[in-house]
Amino acid sequence: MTDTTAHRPPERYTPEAVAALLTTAVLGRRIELHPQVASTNDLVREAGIRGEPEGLVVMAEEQMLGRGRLGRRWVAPAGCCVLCSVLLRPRFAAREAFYITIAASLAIYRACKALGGPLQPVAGIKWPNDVLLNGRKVSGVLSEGEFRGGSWDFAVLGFGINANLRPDQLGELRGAATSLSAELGREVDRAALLAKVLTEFEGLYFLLQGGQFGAVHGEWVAALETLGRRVTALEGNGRRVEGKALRADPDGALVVLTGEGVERRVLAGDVLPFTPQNG
Ligand code: BT5
Repeated sequence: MTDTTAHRPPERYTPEAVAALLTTAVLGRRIELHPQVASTNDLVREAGIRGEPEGLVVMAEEQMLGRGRLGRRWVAPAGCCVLCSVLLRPRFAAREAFYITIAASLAIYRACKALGGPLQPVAGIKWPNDVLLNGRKVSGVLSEGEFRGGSWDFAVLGFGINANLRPDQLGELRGAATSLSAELGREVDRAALLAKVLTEFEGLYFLLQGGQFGAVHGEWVAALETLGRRVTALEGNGRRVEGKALRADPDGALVVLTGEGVERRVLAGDVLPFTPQNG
């Protein structure tokens, strides 16, 4: 059998490799790569407090305390994923903070679609922030804001992408999660993937900085797999809302039509497959 990997050059996942592929004006003006960190979001937050200008990108090969939303964990084996945070100094109102998450999900969604491949996995976004490939989570976004009074001091955008992860490395997440390599049947170049995400995100972020929220919202809604489905939405406080996902409002809220014909708005939380409590 021929060894097709023998002549493949080793992957170069370095700040220089990412920078060489970036076509951004602001994002990535400084890029750090750390072998091991607690959380890339923490390093960027410290840089924000120090007054570093926006555009700093912090990459890590391994996170010991990777965070998800609502106190959850992000788990990723070392050396095969994209674990990244970006420092932003938004000019738009703090009440629009949700748009950073929307724009990042869209950027990752676009980058996944651009990878294509023979299997053409179906990419989509699960409300509010999960990027899915063939129905399984390949990426998550966590944006955290620092506010002074009612306005931004800065924002930290963090995202994790399962790039070259074998399915057996997903452990107990296996049923619900996947990786780009598993879906495409080949490894991906993480530097090129990250450069694409950052480039796509900057375009969307500049739209937000210019007040063009509608364009970003429209593309996000079009990519949402959740709409039209029967869902159980779990709010951050644990309250369950069951019914049909009707729409996502401009403030990001998911509107669910319940069995009683009542429209309920879910602002923060998760969507689970529909599991009616009464059969
Ligand atoms: C997220 O939260 O999806 C946001 C994840 C953000 C991670 C990045 S990595 C760089 C930066 N630094 C950090 O510390 N965090 C950010 P949430 O929607 O709450 O989803 C968390 C849930 O996703 C967990 O409870 C698991 O069920 C699942 N999960 C954890 N790790 C996963 C993985 N590698 N792939 C797919 N699903 C995962």
